[in-house]
Amino acid sequence: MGFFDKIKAGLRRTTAAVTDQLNDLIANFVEVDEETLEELEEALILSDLGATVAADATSRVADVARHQRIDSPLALRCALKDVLVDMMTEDTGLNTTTNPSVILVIGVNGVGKTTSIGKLAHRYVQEGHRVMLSAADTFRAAAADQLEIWAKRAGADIVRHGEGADPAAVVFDSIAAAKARGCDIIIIDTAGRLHNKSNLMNELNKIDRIITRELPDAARETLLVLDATTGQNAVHQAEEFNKVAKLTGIVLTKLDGTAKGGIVVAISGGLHVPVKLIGVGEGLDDLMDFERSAFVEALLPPVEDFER
Ligand SMILES: Nc1nc2c(ncn2[C@@H]2O[C@H](COP(=O)(O)OP(=O)(O)OP(=O)(O)O)[C@@H](O)[C@H]2O)c(=O)[nH]1
Ligand SMILES: [Mg+2]
Repeated sequence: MGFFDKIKAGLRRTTAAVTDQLNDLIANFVEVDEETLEELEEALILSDLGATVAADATSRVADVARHQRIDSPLALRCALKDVLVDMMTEDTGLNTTTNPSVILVIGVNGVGKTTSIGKLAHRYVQEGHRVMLSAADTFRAAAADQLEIWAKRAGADIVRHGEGADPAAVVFDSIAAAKARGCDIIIIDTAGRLHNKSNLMNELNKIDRIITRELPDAARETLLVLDATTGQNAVHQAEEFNKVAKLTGIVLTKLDGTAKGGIVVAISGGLHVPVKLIGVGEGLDDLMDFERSAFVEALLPPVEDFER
């Protein structure tokens, strides 16, 4: 299955929610006027774009309409597609240009950090890399057990300490082991239970210092994992994490569930951090590189509906 089909399948339940509103609006569309713009904004908010991003998208469509004729359902769909794609941060892949490279994975409890790490490890191993997983979620013993299961499945190495150990010490040992074994990619799992902001900042700073000291020239990624089904709450988390860590990308999980696809536009458009990966299921292969154009194409009602 290609990106488009998989997204489409993943978003099937979702698209219904988006499509009902947008479908009606687009299908019955005649011209851009006050009323259609209001309806458009409402439909976009219902698709989880959030009020601010929906208003921005709507005013951009109005702008387009001032310069070019939008006088058919298909023309509206095209204009809307261009606007939404434009609003999202440009696609960039993960930077893993050094050996080793370091990918730090953060996010709140239960969003899919460990699962995404397992999938990512699988992908890199399939591509012929040697991968080291670092179990820096020492909050509970089960976290390292879970990561170990993924390491086995993916064929990756793992370094873990006991429950309650210092996460930065785990990172230190993982880097040493990765160097000794010639691993290309180090992926660090972190605890999702740091509700206190200064606590989180301290832990991330400590990990950051270790990486900078031990691997000063390494390519780095700091990925924030967000659960797409939590809607605007995911946007809020992104804003909070963006204040305490230098995020390089977003991993948006559970897009196969009840999520509304507009959440991707809200996050990518509102935050200026690129969505780099999306999770569309619980299996090893259910992680995909994000492509904004293909995503919006899958999000909007199919072109065939408006052609005759
Ligand atoms: N449907 C679906 N489920 C997912 C996806 N990603 C993760 N999950 C599920 O979400 C649940 C939580 O995933 P974890 O990977 O344990 O989340 P975590 O962020 O590591 O959680 P903590 O370690 O407790 O902070 C698990 O049941 C996963 O199977 C996805 O893309 N789609
Ligand atoms: Mg976890």
